[in-house]
Amino acid sequence: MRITLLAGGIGAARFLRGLLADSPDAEVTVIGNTGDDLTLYGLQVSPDLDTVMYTLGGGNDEAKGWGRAEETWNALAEIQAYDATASWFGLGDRDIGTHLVRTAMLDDGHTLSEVTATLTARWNLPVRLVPMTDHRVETHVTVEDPDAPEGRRRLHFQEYWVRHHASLPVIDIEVEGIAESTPAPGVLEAISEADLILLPPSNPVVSIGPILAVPGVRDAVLASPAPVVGLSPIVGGAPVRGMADKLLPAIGVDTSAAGVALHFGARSSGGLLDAWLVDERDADAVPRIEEAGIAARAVPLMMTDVPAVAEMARVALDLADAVR
Ligand code: GDP
Ligand code: FO1
Ligand code: CA
Repeated sequence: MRITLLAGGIGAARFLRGLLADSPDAEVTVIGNTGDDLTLYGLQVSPDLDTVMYTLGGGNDEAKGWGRAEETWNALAEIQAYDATASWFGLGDRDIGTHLVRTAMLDDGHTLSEVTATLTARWNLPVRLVPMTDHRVETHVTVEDPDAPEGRRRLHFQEYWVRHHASLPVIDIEVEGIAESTPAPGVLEAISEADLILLPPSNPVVSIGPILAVPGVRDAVLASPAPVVGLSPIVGGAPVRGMADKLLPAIGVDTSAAGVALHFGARSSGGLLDAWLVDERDADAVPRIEEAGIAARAVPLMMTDVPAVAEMARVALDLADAVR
């Protein structure tokens, strides 16, 4: 079975581990978000691609969810010694090795897809990881800032998220460069030739949103004969991890399992979803989601360990069969 996922970082990576435990023989393609990518000290950093790569390669920091295991921070300490204000993003020594290879290959004229294939080869990934696009795109957030001209300021998503902990009032979210981008090689094929398309519990605004915004991707999902099944990243009216509750209202979406389902919309009425899984705590949302034309089921959605996630994946595959 060919399964294609639209993936952010931690939520997607943890879900993938369970999916692979449940379906070890599946041919899995992961279309990774690159809207979070940033340039720091000349280094090209792709946080979401690296989070999936390190997690599935067994080299991630389990406690933090991002970055390398057994990391050291000597380079960052040196940077801080020069400029204490410039050190808000955690660049670890081992992680920097990845960014050096990525940056050197991009400087040599390789595409991000080629770079990603080289990086993932080292980790023997059990999936094919492809960036959503080879074009440079960056998610930027416009926030209220009384001290700035016109009372607003635009900053890179990572600066908003990591430096300011999503504490600044959001006016707008834009993925710079997205309109001019094209899907990376293999992206549209992975969608049109899939037997199943999964939306893992990833951030709907800054992970899945940018992937769908690459011209051609949303249409490919809509046109694909494969069922589209999603899992809610929102449980009991709040994100399980992170600060998606600061971003969903900015795009007019209710921070709830049903809110996100209705945002993606029902396949039967021009939206994306055939089916949506909510946590058992959100069982009361099931009738509302089904009334909108999306098959729904309430099951435990906390990714506490691999067997729990494998069970989530099993239910998602069952539901896909039911709507097929
Ligand atoms: P990021 O790029 O590292 O922020 O990761 P993703 O975009 O892939 O996923 C982030 C989302 O995963 C957040 O909105 C979380 O609420 C969600 N998430 C994290 N852990 C869990 C979990 O155990 N269960 C569910 N249902 N969602 C989770
Ligand atoms: N997340 C943080 O909250 N703080 C960090 O300092 C940080 C550094 C970092 C370095 C490499 C990498 O691949 C990921 C990193 N992340 C960090 C995670 C990540 O950039 C964001 O939390 C997500 O992209 C938000 O969706
Ligand atoms: Ca991310």
